[in-house]
Amino acid sequence: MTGSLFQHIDLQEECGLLRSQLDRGAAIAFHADADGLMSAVLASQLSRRTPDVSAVLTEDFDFRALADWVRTTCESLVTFDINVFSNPAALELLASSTQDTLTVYDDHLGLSPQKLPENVTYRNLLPPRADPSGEIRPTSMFVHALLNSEVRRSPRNDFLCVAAAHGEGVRERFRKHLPMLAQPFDRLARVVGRGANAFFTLPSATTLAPALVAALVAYGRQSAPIEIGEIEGSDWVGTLRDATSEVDHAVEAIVAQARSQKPYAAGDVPIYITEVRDDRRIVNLVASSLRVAVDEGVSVAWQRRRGGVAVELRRARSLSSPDLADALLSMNPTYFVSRGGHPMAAGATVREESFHGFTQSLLAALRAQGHSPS
Ligand SMILES: [Mn+2]
Repeated sequence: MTGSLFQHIDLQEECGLLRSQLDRGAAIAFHADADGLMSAVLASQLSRRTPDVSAVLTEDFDFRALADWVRTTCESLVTFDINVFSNPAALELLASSTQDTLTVYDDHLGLSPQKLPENVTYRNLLPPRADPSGEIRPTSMFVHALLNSEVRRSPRNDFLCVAAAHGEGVRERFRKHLPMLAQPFDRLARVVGRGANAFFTLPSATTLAPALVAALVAYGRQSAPIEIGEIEGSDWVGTLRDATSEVDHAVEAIVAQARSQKPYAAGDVPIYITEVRDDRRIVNLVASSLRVAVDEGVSVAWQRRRGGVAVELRRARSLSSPDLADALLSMNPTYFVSRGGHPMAAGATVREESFHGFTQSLLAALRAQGHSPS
């Protein structure tokens, strides 16, 4: 089950530590996608009080907004699925804005600082000897494992965990470790997971997120059996479905256009690059969906945003290189506001004025890494 992925962590002990932090008033911040959302929803069930919860959009990886929120909201903070190592200066700011402890649960690669700020506890969800070519450990599966380490298994939490796996694109990969759901529930979990990713791209997500989190927490806390009709009929599924249909059209149109272009070749690896012009922050969804559509090489999507140019990289599932996180981390630091991720899926915010230099350097970095079929 989910727990077997985290044998390097004492789940019962960790569960007790997390509960006591939440009981003492720690707030939760999560990466604004399906994995982060479900991590926060599941974690908030550990405590009898309802923790304050804030969603962090990828483009806010400079943490200024989060630091402001922390200063006015809580003394301790727990983060899920947020890559605090994507921007060490921002981590310093966040740590100094947190009066008491900052606890980080994550599995992303980034720029590990020589020394963590004193009040930061980092729980690396990747096992110490993870296969560097592409190991990931979704935070939602970790929190699910924490819950299961001490309480009765809950079909509702199983559903939320599988929904996150669908959103994260790891339902197949972690099939053996995820709870088994009956077919109709599994299909609905996919709708919920994809809907959560779509939801957080909408400008309205900032104002609507607290109600969504509250509804999901309330759903998970109930002990009544899980029923298709109850989920289908809920307001929160309606919100998520609407988000998906709104965003899917935009993503499909951009991906169709990108596929019709000739890819760049870096060594043997074709590279598909596409610009995203949209009000919504859908650059990650475009990159992921382009990867599936072209099914080869590396897919790159970029989108101009307020804080810089958001860039998302995805590697075809059939490849075991290039290592995309490593490519970003090996590049000139002056290009970046933030950067990090996984070998097969990574992202960055690039300074607007550095974007041209960045793209040339990225092609060179990918070419230097070559590729090999897995
Ligand atoms: Mn995430």
